[in-house]
Amino acid sequence: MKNPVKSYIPSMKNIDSHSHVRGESVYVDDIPELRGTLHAAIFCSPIAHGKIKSIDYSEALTMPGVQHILTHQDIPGENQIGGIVPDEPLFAEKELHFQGQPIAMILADTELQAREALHKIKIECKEKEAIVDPIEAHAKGLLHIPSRTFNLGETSNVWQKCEHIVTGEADTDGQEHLYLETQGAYAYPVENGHIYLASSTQGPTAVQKMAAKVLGIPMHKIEVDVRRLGGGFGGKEDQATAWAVMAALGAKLSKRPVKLILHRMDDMKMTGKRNPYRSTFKIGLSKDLKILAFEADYYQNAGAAADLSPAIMERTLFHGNNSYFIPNVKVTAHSCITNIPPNTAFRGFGGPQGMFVIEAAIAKAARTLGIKKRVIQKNNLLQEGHEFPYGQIAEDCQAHATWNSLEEKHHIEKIQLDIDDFNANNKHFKKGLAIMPICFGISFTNTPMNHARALVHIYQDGSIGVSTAAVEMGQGVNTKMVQVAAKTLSVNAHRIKIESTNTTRVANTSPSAASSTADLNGKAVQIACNALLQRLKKVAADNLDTKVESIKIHEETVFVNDIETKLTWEELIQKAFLARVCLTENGHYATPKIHFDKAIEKGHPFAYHVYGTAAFEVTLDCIRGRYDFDSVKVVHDFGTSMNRIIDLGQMEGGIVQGIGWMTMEELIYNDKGRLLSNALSTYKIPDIYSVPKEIDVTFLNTDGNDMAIFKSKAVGEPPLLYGIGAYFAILDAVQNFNPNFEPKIYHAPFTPEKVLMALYKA
Ligand code: LUZ
Ligand code: MOS
Repeated sequence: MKNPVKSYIPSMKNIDSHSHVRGESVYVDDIPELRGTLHAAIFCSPIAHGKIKSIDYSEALTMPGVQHILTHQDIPGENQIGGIVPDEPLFAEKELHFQGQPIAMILADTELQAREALHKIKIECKEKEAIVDPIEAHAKGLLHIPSRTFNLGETSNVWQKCEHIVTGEADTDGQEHLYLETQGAYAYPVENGHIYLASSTQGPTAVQKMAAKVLGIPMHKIEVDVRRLGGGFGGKEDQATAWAVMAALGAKLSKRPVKLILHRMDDMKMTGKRNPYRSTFKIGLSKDLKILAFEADYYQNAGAAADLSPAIMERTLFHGNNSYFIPNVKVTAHSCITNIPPNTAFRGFGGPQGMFVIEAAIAKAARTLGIKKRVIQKNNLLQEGHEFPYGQIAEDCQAHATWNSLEEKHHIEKIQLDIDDFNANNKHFKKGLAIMPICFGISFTNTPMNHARALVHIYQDGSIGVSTAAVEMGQGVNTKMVQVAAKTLSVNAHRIKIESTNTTRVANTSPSAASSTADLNGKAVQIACNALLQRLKKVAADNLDTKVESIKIHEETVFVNDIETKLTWEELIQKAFLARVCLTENGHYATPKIHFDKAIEKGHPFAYHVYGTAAFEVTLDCIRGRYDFDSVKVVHDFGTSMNRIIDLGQMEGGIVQGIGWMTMEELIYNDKGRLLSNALSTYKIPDIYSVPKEIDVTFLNTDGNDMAIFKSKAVGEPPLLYGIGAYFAILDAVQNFNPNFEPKIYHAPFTPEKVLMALYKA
């Protein structure tokens, strides 16, 4: 045997880890600056709602280093960047709709000069009343799109058959993405009016398309390039676009390179976040604790422009029943216009907001009945063959399997007994327990978006370059792409380089989002590599004087009828090149089977679902209102994980991010629509001291699912959903101290301040 070649390593380290640790990974702000680069600073609306009466730029224009101030009047194309609804100007004209809305861009020789000049712009506004509450907006008819309803069965016929009926309210606040790398772009003019545009975006095509529209030039004149992002979490699915387009506009008009990097406080002030929701619910149960009917109205706080909120609202409807089978469902969602920055995609994309409501409804029902929440949860889990309210039938359903496996492996009943014992023996500390099952649909809910391409070059020396639509944002997708190419071609992973994501190599792409990036792009890589392999087998067969069917390429060696030959990968590539065989292939993948009919709100929108169940254990300090998570134990359906290290990282990160949303991350606006928690000193995200002491993840054993790449199920968003369990564990602990406490509104985050009030509420 020659040196063993490991072409497929299910525990392969993230290929970025070396350059990350050494600080050598390149982000937009690290790109070497060209001579003459101008630096941008954005002037934005000081008010949440109103009109511009007058603006005076004259003094700012005289400031040292200032070269240009660009406004809507300088736009050669359309002043419009709305993705789903054309309702979002790049620069405000007269009307102002949120604090932080961009009005103008200053270009100066240095960043400091540009920022200094901001203070010299004089603006006078006529202020109108700001609306920040979605229910108030709904009452005034302020909606981005008509409301939508998903129906299963007929709830109105069932209420009289219910033994128990409970109604209530459940609200979730927003969440700041807090990607470590803030929004930014670097643009420079190339010859003949072409623009090169480096952007920290999840959606290179969205950036290219909007830049073309605003600049009034065809898409082929703009090359968008993305090396990697320092985090996205949905915040750069749509909202990287504005800054990239501004940089491109600046480059076109000034004929100089333009760099625009948002400072953290500007990023927090100007960009949208997870949509806050307010919701009402009604749930009905039979005597034997089957949920017979569920109704909800979801009031989405979309902010001042539609952005992705219509799609997010749709996913709320898709996930209204979480992983429960409910025969009669009627859920309605409203996308409400308010005077805060346009809210946007955030890991889970409306799903978590919907799932919190059904969990609150079950919690309230359990409380009313004097039983544990998990009794109702377990009694209503989805099973194979059950119908979702949108018509898809549950297949490869792991709701019971993950629940039962968690219960058995971790002895949940024993944990409960220990908690009861602890609580009986401690006056000032109380423990709480919550079980959180999840179910998440994989695919863009908008069927036409489910496709991707991969361009694979094999070079003469046997090394390989792969370009895809996938954007690396820390989630490890490039490592998975290496694995797909290495396994399919059976070559060493070191031969493969993943190129930047670039619109001239892979065009018309969907954003890296919806947890679907590895599936869509991985399948495209697989298709391209299989086509190349077929060609190479033909070359080998010709050279070894045998049939193509007899050839196998295994770990960089050619085999004939399973017998090893002397022909190696490198020699084979040489022979193919000399025989003038094409060593490049473009693979295209479009998810089969999926469809959805919005007219009847039924179809088969998801390639598959991901399931799992988590147990949260918390200890509450009942004097201070503080809490610590003792453990989060999870049994999760990864299918057959193609990379356990990366998948585990996604799991841990998602759980902690979900806990942050449910517990400590608090966006506070004043009554004028100004964000007060606009820095890391006032907006708290989980740190090393507040993460659970233990996160124990069990990989459920399944056959996997062929719709997933290598049967390895999507893992980006589902883990965040577990975080909802944190709220209900804390609530359990609070009620173990103060049995009278019942939330009037189930309202996350459950901050220590709110916990303290709850503990001593009469
Ligand atoms: N983006 C999108 C998403 O455009 N459609 C989706 O269904 C979706 N789901 C999750 C995250 N981003
Ligand atoms: Mo996303 S919320 O960009 O998958």
